[in-house]
Amino acid sequence: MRHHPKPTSPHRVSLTQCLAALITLACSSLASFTANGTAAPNFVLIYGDDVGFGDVSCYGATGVTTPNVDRLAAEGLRFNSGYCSSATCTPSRYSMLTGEYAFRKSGTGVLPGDAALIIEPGRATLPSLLQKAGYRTAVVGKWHLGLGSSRGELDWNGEIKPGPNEIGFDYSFIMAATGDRVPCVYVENHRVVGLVESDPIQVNYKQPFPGEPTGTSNRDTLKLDWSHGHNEAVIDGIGRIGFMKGGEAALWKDEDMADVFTKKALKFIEESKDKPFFLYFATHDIHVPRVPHPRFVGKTSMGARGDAIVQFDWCVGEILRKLDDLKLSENTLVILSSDNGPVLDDGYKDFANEKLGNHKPAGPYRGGKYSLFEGGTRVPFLVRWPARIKPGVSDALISQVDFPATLGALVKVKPDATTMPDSLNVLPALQGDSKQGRDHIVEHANGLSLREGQWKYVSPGRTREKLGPWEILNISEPGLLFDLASDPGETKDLASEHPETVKRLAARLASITGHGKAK
Ligand code: NG6
Ligand code: CA
Repeated sequence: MRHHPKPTSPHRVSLTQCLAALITLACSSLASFTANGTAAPNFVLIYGDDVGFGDVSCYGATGVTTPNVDRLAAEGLRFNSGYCSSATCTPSRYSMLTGEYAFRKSGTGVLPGDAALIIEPGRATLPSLLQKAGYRTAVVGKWHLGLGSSRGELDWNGEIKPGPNEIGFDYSFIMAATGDRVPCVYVENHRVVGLVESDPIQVNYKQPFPGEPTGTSNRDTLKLDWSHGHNEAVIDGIGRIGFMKGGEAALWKDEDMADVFTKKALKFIEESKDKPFFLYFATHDIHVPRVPHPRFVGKTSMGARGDAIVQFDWCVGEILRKLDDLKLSENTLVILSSDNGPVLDDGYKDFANEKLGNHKPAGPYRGGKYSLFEGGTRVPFLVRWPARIKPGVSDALISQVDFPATLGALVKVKPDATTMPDSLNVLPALQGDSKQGRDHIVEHANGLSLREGQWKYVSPGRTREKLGPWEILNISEPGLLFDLASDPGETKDLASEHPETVKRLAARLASITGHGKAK
């Protein structure tokens, strides 16, 4: 409790209040104008989960139509070479929020649901830069960057911190990890939502709770069977990763998740409409378990995966409509992208393979989630800002790791050069003023690839290339080389024809990983 000085009369304004008002004024005016004098926009970052390059119609989807995503493309810039930094969730999100490639830091792989927070409080982040510029910031949806300070020790019944609110978000409404990992509850700011004291939550990633059902012991009762993993706790008839007990009243319903997150996102926009705001809206769709709301079931012939794409598109539509209703669309910069490429069977028998038809989740690209090929990290990447950006299509190379430096530049806040070594200011490309973005892209899965212009080098090691179930592909020395200009599907290895290019790209990759700088 802060100790207050003597109470003052309600009409007398204290010095502290005056100072607070001045600071607020200064902060909001900070965010009022961009470098070139246009009013600074609000930011809405819509971040899909496992949405592949070819999963939305503006990038050529055939099995599903996505009118709301397509609207963003028609009214904004559609990037053909937009990348997340990794072929899985946690490292992509880590890089995007910190401006540092996840491969520089151990412990940034796909996290369990009881992992500690992997972004140090106090460190500059995308949201903290925007806070500095006077923005109100929020994350709604999937977190998957850990909570608390040491693994497995968080008391889910108490104050849950450090978490998003400690690294730059004023407001958070999240699921801790993934839809397929316990705990299956929402966390709003520092508390589990809807928890009752008499039924505390316990979470354990090492051993089951005696007497609790598991996906193995109760397999014949499951409403969605698993194909691999996902056989530990059973929550709402679905096997998950990890064990949990209690918290019955707080458990989410998978079918309602898109509605719940969307409602919170809309509320945040509504409440922030008079100030500059940044909303990071990270959907659960189209990650497993794919259990869309009944109103979306059967909307495509692709089964749950296709229907989850329709649900994702609905969420996008709700956000766009709210911006329209509040007359905020013109000066809000909306980015839509995904955390990694597509996957079909990711551990549940939801018939994603069987019902795929001719749809190509990764578009023309090889591989998908978990892969070093283009399908792993080349994702939908749309940017709409009617007040400033002319609609069109861009071939500039652009990566999500650039968001801190680029959005920072827009609001005149410098990124932290020491902790954000990999974030480049690509504002001219993002705004469509320049055809030139980065001159290279590092793609991360189990190993690393490097794209430089038309060339793509895949370093030796192991990777996956099917969309699940997988066969592991062993890549031998000196690695693979593709010419993306003539062979976007990475079908013809040119390493033996161009040994000098292989050598040069391998050396560049080594210098990027070795010297801590990607510039
Ligand atoms: C894998 C899970 C997969 C998914 C992935 C993370 C199994 C067998 N597979 O370990 O289902 O949860 O982790 O996905 O458990 S991500 O999009 O969050 O990176
Ligand atoms: Ca993902």
